[in-house]
Amino acid sequence: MISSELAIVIPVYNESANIVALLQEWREVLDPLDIDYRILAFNDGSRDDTGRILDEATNTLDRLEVVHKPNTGHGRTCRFGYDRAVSLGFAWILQIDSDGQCDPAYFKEIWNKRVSADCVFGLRVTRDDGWRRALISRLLRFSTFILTGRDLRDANVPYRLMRADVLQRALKRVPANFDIQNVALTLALKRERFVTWSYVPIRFRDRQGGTNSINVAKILKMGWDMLASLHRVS
Ligand SMILES: Nc1nc2c(ncn2[C@@H]2O[C@H](COP(=O)(O)OP(=O)(O)OP(=O)(O)O)[C@@H](O)[C@H]2O)c(=O)[nH]1
Ligand SMILES: [Mg+2]
Repeated sequence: MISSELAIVIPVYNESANIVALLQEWREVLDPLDIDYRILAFNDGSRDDTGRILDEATNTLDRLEVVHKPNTGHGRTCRFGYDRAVSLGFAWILQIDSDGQCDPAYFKEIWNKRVSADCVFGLRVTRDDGWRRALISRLLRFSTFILTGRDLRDANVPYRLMRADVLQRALKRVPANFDIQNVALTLALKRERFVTWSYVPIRFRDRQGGTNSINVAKILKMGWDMLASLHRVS
C-alpha cells in the first residue's frame, strides 16, 4: 500500500518524441507544489523507443513508475491505470495524455479545486487540434445527452482529477473491456449520487511532437461503437 496523495495516470503509445519533455514540464509544475505524487506511465505496447526511454527516465525521476503492457488502446490502458492507482491506495487520480496536449499550466487550479469537488475536469474551450475534433466533441455531447438524458459536457477530456473512492465506485459500473473508457466513466461518475463537480476551462494544445495514430474516420467509428454500447454502463 503506497497511500500517496496523487497518482498521475498516463497511457503512452509511441510517444518517443514527446515523453521526456512531458515528464520534465510536469515535474517543473508539480515539484514546487509539495504534493506527495507519483507518475504512473503505462507503456501500451509501443513499437518505437518509448519503452526504453521511459525505463531510462526512471533513473533520474524518482517519482516515476513505468508499467509495460501489451497494446490495448487508450481507453483500456486508462482503465488499467485507474484500477492500479486505486489498488495502490492513492487518494486522488489525475489522468492526462502523453502527447503533450494537456498543458500543466492548469494543474494548480485543478488541484486547488479538489477541496470542494470530488471530480475536477478540464473543459476544452479552446482547441489547437483542429475543428474536426472540436466538432466530434460537440457531437459526442449531443448524442450522449440524447441517449442518457445527462449533459456529460466534455465527456472524453483527458485532463481529469478524480477522488479515488468515487472513482472506484464508478468503475464498478463500467465494463473493463469498454473501449472508450473515459466517456463511459464520465457517465458512471455522473450517475453516482452525492458526487460534487468542478470544471476548469482549458486550452487544449496540439500534440507537441510525433504523429497522430488516430484519424477522424477512426474516431468516428470508435465513437459510433461506443454510443451503441453505452447501455452497458450501469
Ligand atoms: N493512438 C493510440 N494512442 C494510445 C494507445 N494507447 C495509449 N495511447 C495514448 O493515448 C493518447 C491519445 O492518443 P492520440 O493518438 O494522441 O489520440 P488523439 O489525441 O485523438 O490524436 P492526436 O493527439 O492528434 O494524435 C496518447 O497519449 C497516446 O500515447 C493506442 O493504442 N493507440
Ligand atoms: Mg492526443
